Amino acid sequence: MTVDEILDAVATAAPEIRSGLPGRRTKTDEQNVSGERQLAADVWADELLGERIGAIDGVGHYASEEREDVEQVGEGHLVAVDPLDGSSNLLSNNPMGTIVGVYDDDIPTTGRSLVAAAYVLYGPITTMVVARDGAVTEYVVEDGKRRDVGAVSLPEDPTVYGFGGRVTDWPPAVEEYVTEIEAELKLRYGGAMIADVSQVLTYGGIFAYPMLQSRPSGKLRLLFEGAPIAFIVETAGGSSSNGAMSLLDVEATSVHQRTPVFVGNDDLVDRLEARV
Ligand code: AHM
Ligand code: MG
Repeated sequence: MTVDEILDAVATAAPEIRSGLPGRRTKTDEQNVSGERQLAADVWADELLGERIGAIDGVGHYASEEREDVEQVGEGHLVAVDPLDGSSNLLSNNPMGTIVGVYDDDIPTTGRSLVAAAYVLYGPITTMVVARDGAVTEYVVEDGKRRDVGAVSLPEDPTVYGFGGRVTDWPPAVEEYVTEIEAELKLRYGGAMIADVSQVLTYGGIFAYPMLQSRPSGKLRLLFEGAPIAFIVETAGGSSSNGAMSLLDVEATSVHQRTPVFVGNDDLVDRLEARV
């Protein structure tokens, strides 16, 4: 089945991506469509994943945070990829991820048309977390193969939070909320959404990259980051929001559009949504 083949292709590519990182920490002269300077690793991981995923029967389109245009590669699912999430962490040798959303509709669309979403976390070990058919599963990736290490569900007693953006650039309501939850939770923020969301899935809590005063739509991209992560967190028993509604209900009008992202335990997301 196509979805299995896509997930297997990502697992196969993960150790290759990882082993190619050491020589690709340099900045290129190119910017991606979101105006960010690309690293050699961003470009290379995108090419590798585009080639592998594009060759799978049943994949219709390949879309990437690193490419302006959606590419038609056949007929069937649209696969949206953030090849190296948090790639600035490559310079400081901190964790990074790869995010994959499998949509059964062409984009722009809503997260409701996701049939599966997954991320790879390049941490001390390489893991892959997959949401599909109403369940979230964690795998350890070894020799390009996925080994099931158990179901993922959000712990009920949350302990961590991580928020992106400069505090002085947050709307006052976000700052007030963070002051409130600081009494309940420990700060864990590492500059790669995937690594920070993995903390939330492991310990319970909330991750947000909120709207900023200088950038009302925040930083993260809806179809490559917000919706796939919302699909994973909601399937694991949590909530997501853009400040007004579930990230899965936000209707995209352009491929690279940005969105505020809040994901985590229901109560924590609801309280933030109520304030902003
Ligand atoms: P990227 O996919 O271009 O690397 O950007 C997304 C990353 C997220 O992983 C992370 O949450 C955020 O950008 C970090 O931004 P900042 O450096 O502003 O904290
Ligand atoms: Mg990213």
